Amino acid sequence: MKPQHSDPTVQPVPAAVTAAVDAADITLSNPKWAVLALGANLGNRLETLQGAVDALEDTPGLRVKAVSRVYETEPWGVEPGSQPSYFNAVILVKTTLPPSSLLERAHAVEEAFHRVREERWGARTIDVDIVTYADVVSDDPELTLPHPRAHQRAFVLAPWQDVDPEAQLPGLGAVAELLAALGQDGVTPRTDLELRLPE
Ligand code: PH2
Ligand code: MG
Ligand code: MG
Repeated sequence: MKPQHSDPTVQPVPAAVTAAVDAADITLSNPKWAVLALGANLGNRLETLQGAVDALEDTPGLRVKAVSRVYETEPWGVEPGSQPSYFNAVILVKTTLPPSSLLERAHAVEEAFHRVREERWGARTIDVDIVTYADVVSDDPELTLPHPRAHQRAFVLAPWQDVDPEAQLPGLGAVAELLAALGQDGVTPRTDLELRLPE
């Protein structure tokens, strides 16, 4: 914004008003932070990741606040060479949706990108996982929080560290320390690519 002091008819916006407008960014009360991990290894991976970010932003009661770099990653948990490499990213969202509704929305976004659920850890157009929701710890089989394998996966921890260097995995410690212990083999930032933060 241009400085407005030279025009005496334009009053500067009081700081309190700016703060109130920022707060109203989430219109419903008591929003929570959540960390979502995105992964794609079929089709146009970058386009699909961006489409998922945009679809999540279009969710009432959800705002995407930060997007990580894009990482190209070796498929984890399958025979080496048996699947194309993944693009992975992490986003921070602020939401008034409860965890169950956030999960429904994540599944709806996966379906919108024609995800087919076949074998476990099969190749997929898009996977949207909830890594953490506030500091909720839950062993609900429908939605285990934090994500039970996040601490073993550099393809989650590395992009998470990008958007929140101080992040903690509830019950397991600092993301930076978990990532340092794990190493980052096969998890490479694609500095030639970028996801857009929705306006
Ligand atoms: N997701 C999986 C299984 N294996 N490997 C990589 N590199 N990235 C993923 O997102 C991923 C995976 C199951 O969700
Ligand atoms: Mg997953
Ligand atoms: Mg999943």
